[in-house]
Amino acid sequence: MSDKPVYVTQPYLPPLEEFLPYLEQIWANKTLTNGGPMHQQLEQALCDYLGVEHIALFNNGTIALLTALQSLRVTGEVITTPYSFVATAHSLLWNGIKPVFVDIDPVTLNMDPARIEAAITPQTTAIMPVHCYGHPCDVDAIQKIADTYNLRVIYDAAHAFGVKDAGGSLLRHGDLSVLSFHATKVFNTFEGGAIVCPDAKTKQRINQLKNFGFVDEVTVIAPGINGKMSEINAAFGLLQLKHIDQALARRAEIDARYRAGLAGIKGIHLVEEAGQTVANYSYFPLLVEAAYPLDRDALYQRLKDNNIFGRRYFYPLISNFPMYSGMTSAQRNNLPVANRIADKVLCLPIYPALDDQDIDRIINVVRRG
Ligand code: T4K
Repeated sequence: MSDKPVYVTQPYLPPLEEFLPYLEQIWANKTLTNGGPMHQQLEQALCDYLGVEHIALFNNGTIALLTALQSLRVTGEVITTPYSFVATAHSLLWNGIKPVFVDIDPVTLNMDPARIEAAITPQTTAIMPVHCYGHPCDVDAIQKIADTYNLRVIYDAAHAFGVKDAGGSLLRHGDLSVLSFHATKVFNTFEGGAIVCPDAKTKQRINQLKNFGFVDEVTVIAPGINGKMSEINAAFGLLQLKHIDQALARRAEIDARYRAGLAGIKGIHLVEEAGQTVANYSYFPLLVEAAYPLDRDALYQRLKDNNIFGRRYFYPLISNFPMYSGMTSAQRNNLPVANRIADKVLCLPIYPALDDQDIDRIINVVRRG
């Protein structure tokens, strides 16, 4: 095993010397957190870049999800997808909300809107879909159901930074969209996250909730949390933004090289980009079907043996973790598509610094079977 290890992702790190002036500014003004100048600049810069009206920054995507639910006073039951990172459903449990899982669409791998209505009960107050891998949900169908039943829609848009559909930013849909800026994401602030919200009033409530519920020095209106992004994280975000177009362009090239190199392999199904006018190529998922000589886990291991560390996002399904598996909606017979896909999916490495030689090495291992 002589080749260098290649991991599923690697954070995009601009040259270190470019970060130093930001640090000097922080040192000079001595505001380290609590909504300082870097924080304010990043909020504005992200609104401009993403084409949205209001953004509230957070210290990570999970706290942003928790706070998004709090800000809309969501209670009771929330309909969600089992095919996601576990933080999606955990944000519900942490709020004392019962997740109700519905199956996914076999093509988009996102929540299947045709399954939502049957899962609605008098306790249902909201839907929490995920734009999995940055591929858009069927936002129109979801909104129609939400309007009919008077439900809130909170998108877990952790993977959807920069994605656009025909009408503009994907993040404009629903009541709120939640981003993650974790190190493994397309755009990162080491740790970080954000809520995209439609109006200044909602943002004000979110800002209060992420700062313990403080309205002013002596007034606390809710049991808020500490969800604030620090100045150093915000500064890194400002620097990342300068490089983001270049990073996304390289991701697009990698995606294209994989698609060309992996085309026509029997039993290897490449999950299609669909519905977006601008994609972010945040993941490269493929499905290992029965016609391939190895099963998914054997291919995963074969790649590992060649120092290539793909990941089985999202296996196991959230609904199969012990804190969820006893729930009625988590039963396998309610989620046949999600269970099938979770057993077949493998995400190949994709990140801007991945070079063509490594991509070809990965393609060759998959091709050899
Ligand atoms: N909703 C969805 C749909 C999400 O996918 C996520 C997070 C969230 C909500 C919650 O957002 P945050 O609270 O995280 O902001 C990772 C991430 O920790 C997690 O953020 C992400 N989703 C999830 C899909 O993936 P792991 O357990 O796969 O991470 P880890 O540490 O194994 O990293 C994967 C690879 O990346 C490593 O093999 C090497 C590389 N890496 C990783 C880190 C952290 C680096 O090269 N440098 C690094 O600093 O969960």
